[in-house]
Amino acid sequence: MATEQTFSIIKPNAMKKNAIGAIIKKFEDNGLKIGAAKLVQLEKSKCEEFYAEHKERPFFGELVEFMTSGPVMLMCLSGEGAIAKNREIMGATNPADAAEGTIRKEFGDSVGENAVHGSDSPASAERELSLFFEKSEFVNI
Ligand code: 3AN
Repeated sequence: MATEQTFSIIKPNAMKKNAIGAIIKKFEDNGLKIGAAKLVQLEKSKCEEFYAEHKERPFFGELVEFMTSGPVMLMCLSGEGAIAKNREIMGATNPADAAEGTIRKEFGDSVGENAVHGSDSPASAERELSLFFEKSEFVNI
């Protein structure tokens, strides 16, 4: 399998739990490395652009409000099959359905406040990474 890069966000509820270290440990223990990273407070317009595919969903307003409610950690995760591997480590969208040992099972509070985001395809990974990172910021892929 090829080395891939994927986009990850540690969401505000996991940030409030002081869980950056615990979450990154799961990525590292599963063979992914941090290729780029930054802590930011997302701007509303940028967050709306990021979640544009959900614009018509009933939860869109709530989602943007939550994601801009506090700082988040943005990361590029790099490794063999990183896109699918990250989805596995994260667990199901709804923490109630997530498998034991996954990030969402341990740190998610609800389907909205589910601790982490991860790109769902190579096209999404490319779009999402380029939305938040300059080429020069991928210093460790
Ligand atoms: P995933 O993040 O697992 O790819 P998507 O793409 O279906 O899941 O949803 C994107 C984000 O929208 C989710 N991470 C979650 O925060 C939010 N979301 C999805 N469904 C709901 C819902 N029913 N109510 C509130 N927020 C939701």
